[in-house]
Amino acid sequence: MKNVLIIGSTGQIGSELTMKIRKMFPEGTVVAGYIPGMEPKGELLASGPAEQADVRNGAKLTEIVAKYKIDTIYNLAALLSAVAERRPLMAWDIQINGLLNVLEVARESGCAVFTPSSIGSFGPETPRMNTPQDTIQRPRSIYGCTKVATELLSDYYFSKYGVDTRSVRYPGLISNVTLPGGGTTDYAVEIYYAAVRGEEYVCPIAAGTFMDMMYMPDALKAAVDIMLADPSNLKHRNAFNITAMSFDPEILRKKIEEHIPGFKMRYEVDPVRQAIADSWPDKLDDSCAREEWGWAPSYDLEAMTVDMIAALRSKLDR
Ligand code: AKB
Repeated sequence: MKNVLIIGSTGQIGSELTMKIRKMFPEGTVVAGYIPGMEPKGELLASGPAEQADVRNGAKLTEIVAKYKIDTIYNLAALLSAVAERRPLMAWDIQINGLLNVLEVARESGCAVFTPSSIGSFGPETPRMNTPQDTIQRPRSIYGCTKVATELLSDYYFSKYGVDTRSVRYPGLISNVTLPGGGTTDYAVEIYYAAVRGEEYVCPIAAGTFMDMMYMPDALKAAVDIMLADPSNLKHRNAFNITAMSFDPEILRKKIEEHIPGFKMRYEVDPVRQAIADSWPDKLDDSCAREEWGWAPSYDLEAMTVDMIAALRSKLDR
């Protein structure tokens, strides 16, 4: 990994991944790809090149890959699950037609490709507890349909053309830098902002709804480590189950209350997000990722909560 294109560099994962890779590989070029209205700012803009890179414009991707001699593409463009339900055709266009553009550029130019999958690739018939790496998926959301197709297309380009595609199934990601945009797991980020601001949090997901979650530093580590893994150890490619913790809103509320006494939360369940959450696993089995490329998270719920609260107190001046 030397010259890297990050498509979606200003999104929740991209904004931090771009900076991490720039710091890790200072001798290379890391291009921050963005779409109009989501231009990079501040350190992200100042620390390296930026190019308009709409995943739906294959010709532009080809031009950027040639200009910077790109060898690795992180394709992070996506509509998250709740937003995708409102705009299914747009979700398909970005997640699948866009992916095909990326895979074609990669095939022609010899790039490796990381396109994240998600716990959203599973569905109601999937085993909920210790969800195996290889199991029934059959998601019901359009987001899940695009994620399963992403996994299959990425594997297809590897087996048919030898494109070095690798990926993980991300759980809900919690970060103190960039907010997620319209996911089912967003509550687990918003709750920290409300708690640090001293506000009551109105939770859209019902008590008792367990989902896998992960702190952003671990998600970034996974994105880098899998692309650096020795390919001869990989029995799977697209995409590895990874997780760091599993909790429901009550467990999270109680954990935050240990650090911010008096924190209050009530429920106003959003039927769209709840239906999606109910169709997702409670807890993944990530043993294949551990065995094949050494995956191990560093943050559990306590460590993440301490770090989130400290970071948000400083960010929000509280
Ligand atoms: C979402 O909730 O849509 C995402 C995801 C789990 O893929 N955070």
